[in-house]
Amino acid sequence: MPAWGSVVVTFSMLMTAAVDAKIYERCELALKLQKSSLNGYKGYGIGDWLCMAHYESGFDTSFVNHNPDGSSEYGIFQLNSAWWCNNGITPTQNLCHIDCQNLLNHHILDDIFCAKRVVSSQNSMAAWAAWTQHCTGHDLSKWLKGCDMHVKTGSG
Ligand SMILES: [Ca+2]
Repeated sequence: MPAWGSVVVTFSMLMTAAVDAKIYERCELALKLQKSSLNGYKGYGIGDWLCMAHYESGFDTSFVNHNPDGSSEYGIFQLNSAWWCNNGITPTQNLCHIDCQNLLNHHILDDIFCAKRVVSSQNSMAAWAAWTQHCTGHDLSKWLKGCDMHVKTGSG
């Protein structure tokens, strides 16, 4: 019976993780980012954030990417376990003082708080390779198309 007990506990933990994650709708995320005062933060617009998050995670909070160097990237903004969060495996600076698992649930205020730290660092938005590859220099107004909000759409 103790064995079955632990199976049930493990299963329910997995269920919790699965139910807790979320794939955001574009406009829903846009509104959330705006409410978190990201529009204009460090000179970047909501369009920059939407474009970056789309190409990093597809707006999927449960997305994890494992890098060849042994580090991993977590959540909707793909924050790296060597610098920003602690996954208990990668040697880390843990600059956001957060468990990487907390970057996989649908509560993204802590993710946004950490992302603000990233964009405040030396590389600013270029810390995200996807942003450099797909977003900067592009017309980012399409990312806010159809969303019921009035914000400037980006730096580029
Ligand atoms: Ca979170």
